[in-house]
Amino acid sequence: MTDDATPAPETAGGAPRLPEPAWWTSAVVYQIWPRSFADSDGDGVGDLGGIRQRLGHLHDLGVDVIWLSPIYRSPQADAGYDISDYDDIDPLFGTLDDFDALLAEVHALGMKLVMDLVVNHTSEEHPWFVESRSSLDSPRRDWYVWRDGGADGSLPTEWRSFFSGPAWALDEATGQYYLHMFATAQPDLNWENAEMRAEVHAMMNRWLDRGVDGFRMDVINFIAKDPASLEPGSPRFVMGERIHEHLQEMHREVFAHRPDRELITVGEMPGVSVDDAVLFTAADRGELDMVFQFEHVGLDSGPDSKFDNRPVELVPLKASLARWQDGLAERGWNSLYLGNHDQPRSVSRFGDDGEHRYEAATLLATVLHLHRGTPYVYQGDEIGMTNAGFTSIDQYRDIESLNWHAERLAAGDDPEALLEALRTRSRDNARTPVPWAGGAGAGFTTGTPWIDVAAGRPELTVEADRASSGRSVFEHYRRLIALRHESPVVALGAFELLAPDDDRLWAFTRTLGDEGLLVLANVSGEPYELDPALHPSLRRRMLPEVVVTNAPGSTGLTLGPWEARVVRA
Ligand code: ISL
Repeated sequence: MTDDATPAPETAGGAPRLPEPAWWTSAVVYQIWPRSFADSDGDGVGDLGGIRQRLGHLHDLGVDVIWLSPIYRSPQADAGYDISDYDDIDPLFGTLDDFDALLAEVHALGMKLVMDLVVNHTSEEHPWFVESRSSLDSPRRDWYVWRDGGADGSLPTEWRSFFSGPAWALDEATGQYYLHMFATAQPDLNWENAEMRAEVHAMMNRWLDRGVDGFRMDVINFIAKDPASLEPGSPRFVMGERIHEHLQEMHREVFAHRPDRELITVGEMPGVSVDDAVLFTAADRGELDMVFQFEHVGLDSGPDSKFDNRPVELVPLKASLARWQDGLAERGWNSLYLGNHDQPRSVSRFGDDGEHRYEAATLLATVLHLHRGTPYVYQGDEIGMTNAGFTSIDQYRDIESLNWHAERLAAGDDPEALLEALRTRSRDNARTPVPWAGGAGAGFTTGTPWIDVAAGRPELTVEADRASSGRSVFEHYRRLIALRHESPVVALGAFELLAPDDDRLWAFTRTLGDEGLLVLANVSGEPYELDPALHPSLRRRMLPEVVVTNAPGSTGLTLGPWEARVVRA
């Protein structure tokens, strides 16, 4: 977080408009989902000790920042996104001492550590909620969103929770309903309450004082609950009017007085528009450094549900990312991701997880990392991990998947069709253990993993990928990350999409002053003949110098299946 940070493209004269681009414009973030990263004590669940043992892997990869999904004390109803104590580590993952040791080691290796901040809701077991629900006149009653039902027994509003069923749960003892946008075990906090906000700011300050380097903020655009929208019949909202006010206050109370620290903030924002994102991330507004937007990961969802899965089409996919590139070119900043712990594995979703898995995984990485913004690598993507391939409902663990499955089954849907939908869209696809090595526990655990290792690919391990000379996904990521570090055109260059209507070629340029790059990617399993009219550099007698490729032998005008090539232009 810096206050003078919005990086501007070069002016026509070639002189940068602003003194120094923010440090995170050339940084790459790696997301650890701790449960499935590495288990050090044999209980089958990943932990802080496991992360400490594997820091060398991340250092070799060259990432700048590690973001940890929640490790706070939690009943684990939603894998840690239901927090019962913001100031402690869940015993599943370790202790505060383990955390301090991890943080010191991360810093000693020259990396930064970012925590997940989940403050749209708490766990129902958080002492704040226990007190809030204890009586109608509890001093903390107003810290959560309570409403009366209708006289006819109807719910306060018709909102549905993201995890199936109504978004309101009746508290029998006090006779009122509380709002939960996610599980019933995740009551929403009331951000209208200033005392509650001050407690959240104090908690954030304690973590920054402890040494963490910033926050990834869970569904942070949901925190502003506009009281008017909570009336019966009102449409579902995601962003109340006070959202910018809350984020500016948080910036003032937590970040603004630490100008000497290199911090980073990224807000997760389902439903955010490009125009909103500019307001959230413009440096002069003092809100956030960047946001996770959801447009490109919603393109294959049906109108009512993500489980109503559609094929991903290249033309709208690249158009969507290009729109965000254009929208945040002058003000604000993009974060770049194709996968995380809520999304299917990117190579299975956007690529080919069969015959051309290596090429497709490296193509997707190349295209993403050559966009303008801060790239996020989700654990396992650096070896091209694929979807889980589960065949039975008993293998699933995720509350969203299990609730949806139970609801649809009760409604009479075809059980096989439900399993097929989960196979493509369940969040568990990205939550299987990282396979460090071969064998029963896949080098992840000496015990029984809490969730099955992804099916059918015993050969796909970190060890094997890193050893496979010339075809290592990890090595390809390493090159891309190094390229961003050493090459300002990758970090800051202007973006222009080429051939927007081509449904197999993903091509664009990046330009900064005299430097130019041309990115060419064949998003198909068939060879692709480049048209020299695409770009002047393809019309020269000498073909342009290759900067990165996933098919080293190939330099002519034909791109092989899933070939990606970055050339000087
Ligand atoms: O997973 C999703 C798609 O089905 C999203 O709707 C997701 O629930 C949304 O992106 C919010 O995600 C975040 O908050 C949730 C938590 O379950 C997710 O893991 C987290 O990333 C509630 O805290």
